[in-house]
Amino acid sequence: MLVEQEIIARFCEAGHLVDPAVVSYLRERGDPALISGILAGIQEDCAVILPSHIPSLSPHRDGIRFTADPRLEVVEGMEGSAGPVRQIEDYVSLFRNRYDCLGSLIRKRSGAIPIEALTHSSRFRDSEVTVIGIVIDVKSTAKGHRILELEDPTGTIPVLFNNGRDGFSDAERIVPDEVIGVRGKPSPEGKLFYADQLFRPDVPVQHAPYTPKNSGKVALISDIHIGSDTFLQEPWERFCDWLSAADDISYLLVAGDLVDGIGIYPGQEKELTIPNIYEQYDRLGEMLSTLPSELRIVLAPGNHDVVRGAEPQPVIPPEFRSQYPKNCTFVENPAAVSIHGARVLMYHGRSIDDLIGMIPGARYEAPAEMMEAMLKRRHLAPTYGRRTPILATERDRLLIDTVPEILHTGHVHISGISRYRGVLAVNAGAWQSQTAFQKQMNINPTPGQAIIIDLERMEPEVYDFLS
Ligand code: D5M
Ligand code: FE
Ligand code: ZN
Repeated sequence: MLVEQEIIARFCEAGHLVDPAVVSYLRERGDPALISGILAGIQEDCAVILPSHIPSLSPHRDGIRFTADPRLEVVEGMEGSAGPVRQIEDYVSLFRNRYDCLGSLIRKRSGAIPIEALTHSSRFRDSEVTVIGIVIDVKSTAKGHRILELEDPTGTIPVLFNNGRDGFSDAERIVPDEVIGVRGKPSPEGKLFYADQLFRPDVPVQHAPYTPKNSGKVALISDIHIGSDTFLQEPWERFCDWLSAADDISYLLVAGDLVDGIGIYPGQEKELTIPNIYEQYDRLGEMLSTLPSELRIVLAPGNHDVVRGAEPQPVIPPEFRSQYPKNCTFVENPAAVSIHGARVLMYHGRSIDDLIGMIPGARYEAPAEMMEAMLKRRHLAPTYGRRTPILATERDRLLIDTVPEILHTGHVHISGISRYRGVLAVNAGAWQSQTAFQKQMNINPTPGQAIIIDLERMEPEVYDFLS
């Protein structure tokens, strides 16, 4: 793993400045040997390291990134990167990494001081300052103000957002474990912080998506649920026939819940038409084999799939993949794929359930608003310990580190599209009709849709195969 400062420092020590595009490339690859490779190949008097100085890289420039296979490359979440279940202490690294990465994004826009400078000294007691931390607890006071406990590596402080202030509605949307910056004044004794302003890591306002030329179209779907008695066989077949005839669609991405699985909820066996997990995967493989072999298919797991539920979820293991054609690529959840240089961040979307439960005004009918909430927080699953199981990992794999062109989710079975600061957010719906459980919960799915995106125009189109 490489962090930005480390990369810049390595070049600085050798007497060179470095182009930000090179920094993001190296950070994404995470291989320190690449730095030595670059340093070995350049002239000593080279002032700035440019993308052209990266050896073995084709000059094919994709805006902010570079790709080995310009058509389709798994940039994050390739097979084997999720790692095994680790020790409980690794949660320390996970949250430290989250704080470091997201805190530095906020710090770029606002200088900040450590929390202990407020609690241990009187120097800042009368001044406007900014602190950055992880929200460890947040609640409303009896008078309807918002109070939270903010923690950084040096200490913690209670922070109060007064409901009479501008921007209070943003403070109402603060969720546990997100990283925020607050600007305001400490109380005279340094025991409480009165916040005026809230900063989130967010997508930069000037973010412009990269739109590759002549890249064709990509079909985004999710939640096929093969094996369930509510799987929509006919709409699925209509979609497959249509896709086989659509020669401008070169990619099919599936954001998880490929099959209905077994033992996912009590009494599931009564709702399965294929009660064997191998047969469920085989059936999907057979169906995907009927699609054109030129179509590149990317398959990620979800909470119904056979892998562990804790995120990041590993790829579907080889023993379930014997019936899949060569044009299928299996990735983890989450994963980032680069298609002609446009980055698609795929995430099943389990955290949407959590976010809907915490954010005032959030609704299942508008899942793309929750995707915006992820982008603002630069995190796919900000809150730990609710319905989204998160694994202890050294690096926080659920961070939205590089801003994608497209964020692709599913899980709630209701489609939704939104554009937030140049990022296209697509929740792709499902191929399963309303289940008994969803009926009970009053969740009304919008199944049988595929969302097609022309990458050159970054324009989504919804195709309905239900009738
Ligand atoms: O989830 C489909 C949607 O239904 C998603 O929003 C969660 C909700 N759901 C489904 N089963 C449950 C249970 N048992 N508890 C709470 N919410 C649930 P999917 O992942 O396809 O099952
Ligand atoms: Fe699902
Ligand atoms: Zn799901």
